[in-house]
Amino acid sequence: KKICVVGLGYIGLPTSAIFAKAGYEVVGVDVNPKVIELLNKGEIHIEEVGLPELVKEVVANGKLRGAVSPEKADAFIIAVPTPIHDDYTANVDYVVNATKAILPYLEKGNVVIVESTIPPRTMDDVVAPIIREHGMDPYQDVYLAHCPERVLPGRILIELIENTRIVGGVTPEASKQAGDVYRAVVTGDVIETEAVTAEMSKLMENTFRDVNIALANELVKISSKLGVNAHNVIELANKHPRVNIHQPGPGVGGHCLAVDPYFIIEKAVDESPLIQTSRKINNSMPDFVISQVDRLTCELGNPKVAVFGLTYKGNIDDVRESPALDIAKELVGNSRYNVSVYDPHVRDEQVSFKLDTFEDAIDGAHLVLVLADHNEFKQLDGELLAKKMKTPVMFDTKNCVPELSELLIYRIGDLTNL
Ligand code: SAJ
Repeated sequence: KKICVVGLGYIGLPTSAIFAKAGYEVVGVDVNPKVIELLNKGEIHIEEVGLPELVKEVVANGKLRGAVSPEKADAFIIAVPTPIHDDYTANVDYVVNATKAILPYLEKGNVVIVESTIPPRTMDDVVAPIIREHGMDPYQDVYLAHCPERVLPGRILIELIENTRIVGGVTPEASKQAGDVYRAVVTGDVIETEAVTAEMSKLMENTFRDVNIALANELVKISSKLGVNAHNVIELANKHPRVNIHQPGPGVGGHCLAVDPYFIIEKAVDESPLIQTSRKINNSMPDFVISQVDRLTCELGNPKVAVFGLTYKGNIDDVRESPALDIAKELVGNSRYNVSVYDPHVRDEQVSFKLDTFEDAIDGAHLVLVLADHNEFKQLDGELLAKKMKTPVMFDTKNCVPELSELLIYRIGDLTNL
């Protein structure tokens, strides 16, 4: 059996590798020739635990190869981005283009799966009509399904195999055929449903998380006003068997939680006030962090702030929609501050300002501002920091740095002792 995966990003590339490892012939397609060139050398352009080794292996044994345009296959998997327009509506152009790109190779009986996150009804209202225009019946000639990816960056290779998969076909037979594709590699349950239910479930999973994080972030603001330690409150409240308050932080980033709720909002503006407010609260956190940095440094002229971490969460290299990046940019652009930036997972070409080494970043700093919970920041040398910094003060917005006796550490939910 042959699978053609269109889009070799954080989802498409690991998905291709996993099917190849299971013995399928896989061709991975991407519009970026550099990605294909690298892949055919057994190399990859993204950071994900275990992926370099796996890709190297399956490319070397000939099961996975890259190509700049699709080929005939038994199943097509579309895993392209769905960015958001300036007016906060979904941009499904890449899904449309990918669907059009496979049309010349599409044959009766093929399975076509969209893994990209899409607004409710996109399979029926956008994807199916493209296939119909091509002269095929999208409900009979091919098996069309939405199978949302649900993997957590940093754990992608594990979760692609172990997570439950939702397979939403445009017909029951499409669900079954698409389900069988996943059953070959997934050890978790593969659950068949309708396309629109799959679309909505995916969006609600990430919205659930966004709304709950907003609650934690609101708690931080309330606590800071009332003089309560929010982390203690969360820890104690979570001792209740049915309570799970999420972790507050510098905001919500990434291409999923910070985007997906808008795909629901655009389809039901009047019915989604809670989801809309949650987005606003989470989007307000970078300003909240900056105001706290101002408070912490207000008595210093031109304080040196060492920003630690730019990614949207720890141990990944992804800076998409990263609140940490927004905070860093804002501080870099503010002449009141002398800003150094250190992130061991980010490369210079990903950002518009200069990155520093660890040593340069901390040298003479008045404040270390931790914005991502990278493992490197959980093992910092307090003695070295205290020796190199001008004032050994840290503001840990992720509550990830352990107590260091040499440093005064403020945490985001713990700012009342300022
Ligand atoms: N965050 C908090 N507090 C928390 C948890 C997360 O502030 O308690 C922040 C993170 O720092 C980050 C953002 O939220 O900025 C998102 O991080 P995440 O770890 O919650 O999720 P993602 O975006 O990396 O991946 C999510 C996952 N969805 C769910 O957990 C419901 C993943 O399973 C999805 O596959 C992925 O979105 C996706 O592609 O949709």
